[in-house]
Formats: sequence, C-alpha cells, structure tokens
Amino acid sequence: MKIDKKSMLLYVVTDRTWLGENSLVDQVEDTLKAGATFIQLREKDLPFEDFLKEAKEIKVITDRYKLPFVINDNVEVAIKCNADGVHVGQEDMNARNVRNLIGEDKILGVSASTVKEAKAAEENGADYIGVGAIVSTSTKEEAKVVSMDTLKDICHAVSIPVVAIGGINEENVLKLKGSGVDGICVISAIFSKENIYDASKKLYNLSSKMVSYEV
Ligand code: TZP
Ligand code: MG
Repeated sequence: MKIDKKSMLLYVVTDRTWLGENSLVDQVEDTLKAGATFIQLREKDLPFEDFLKEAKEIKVITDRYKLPFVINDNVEVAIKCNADGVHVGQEDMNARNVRNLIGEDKILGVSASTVKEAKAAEENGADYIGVGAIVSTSTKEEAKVVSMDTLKDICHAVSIPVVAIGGINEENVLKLKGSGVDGICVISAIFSKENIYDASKKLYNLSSKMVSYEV
C-alpha cells in the first residue's frame, strides 16, 4: 500500500498515557470516525505479545476504514500483524534495512529533523517523512525543535509527502500554512482530551485549511 499525500492530513500516533478505563482500540475508532487519515501504533513499554495482539485488533479497524496503519519501530510486530508499514526514527533501524525486510509494497515512514536526514531517508526508500518537533513537547522531551525555515527546506528538498509532528494543537496548526507540509501528526492534542472525536474533528478541519493542496 503506497500513500497519497492526503493521508497525511490528520496522522494520529497512539499513546496510552491518558487511557484510564478506556481501550486504545475504542479511542482509535473515535479518531477514525472524526476524520483521522493515518494511524501509527506507538508502544514503548508493552511486552511483545501484548503489542502484537493490540496491533492485530487495531488493524481490523483501520482496514474497515481503509486507512493506512503503521507500527512504530518494531518491524517484527509490523510483519506479524500484516500492518501496512513501519515508522522509524534516526536512532532506530536504518531505513534501507527496514525496506529490505518489509518489501517494496509496504509503507516506510522515517523521522527527520534536517534536510540531510530527509534526503537520505528518501534515497533509502522512505514513502513519507515526519519532521519535528515543531514545538517542544512533553510527549517526547528529547526531540529537538526544528525551525520553520528547516521545515520549509525539507519540504522543498524531498518529493515524498511530509508531515509535521511535535507540539501541534488547535491553536498552532495554521502557523504551518505555507510551509509545504502535507498534514499534521498529533498525539497529546487528541489523546489527552476528554472527547477524542471532537478534538480529532477540529484538528482535521484545521489541517484541511492549512495545507496548500485541494482537500
Ligand atoms: N516525535 C517528535 S515529537 C513527538 C514524536 C513522537 C511527539 C509528538 O507528540 P505531541 O503530543 O503531539 O506533541
Ligand atoms: Mg523510534
């Protein structure tokens, strides 16, 4: 499954920090109902079998919505649950190695914070680039902030879709207008909210206004 830039419009990355009594599967369904265009399952602490079980459950839902579903970092989980692809950072497995493991038909996303990293990712088989952090964020404190100029330079330098990540919320989405990004990638501005559906809907609408292409 290869990607269209429109699938970057509201790219949602999961996080169980604010789960409480709810299930992640239900939360993912809420965000999909409201217009999420892409789901990434990101689990940093879950044992392998639990991670795989959850991945399989979410895949059922994303398939129902016919939307892309990728796994953060863990290529084995991605292959075993037949996810649509994998997303890796600069500190994870090299993009070319991931591509060789998952094959040409799967989606490969790579995080980049410089033009050099973004171009290397594209050359090594990435289908899209995630650029951030746009604003410093407690969700990933170690992520360094990327300037608006660098974000624009990355968008110009690569021909694959670019999604902005890190500290993006309802208040600042429209500041990305003119940057060249194809959409926004969000964690806390959705999952920390009481009403995931409403938060997602607002962000989808704002992202649609922000991007330079016709939605
Ligand atoms: N990579 C760069 S910033 C970030 C990741 C995974 C966290 C984004 O989370 P939030 O809550 O949307 O700022
Ligand atoms: Mg990673």
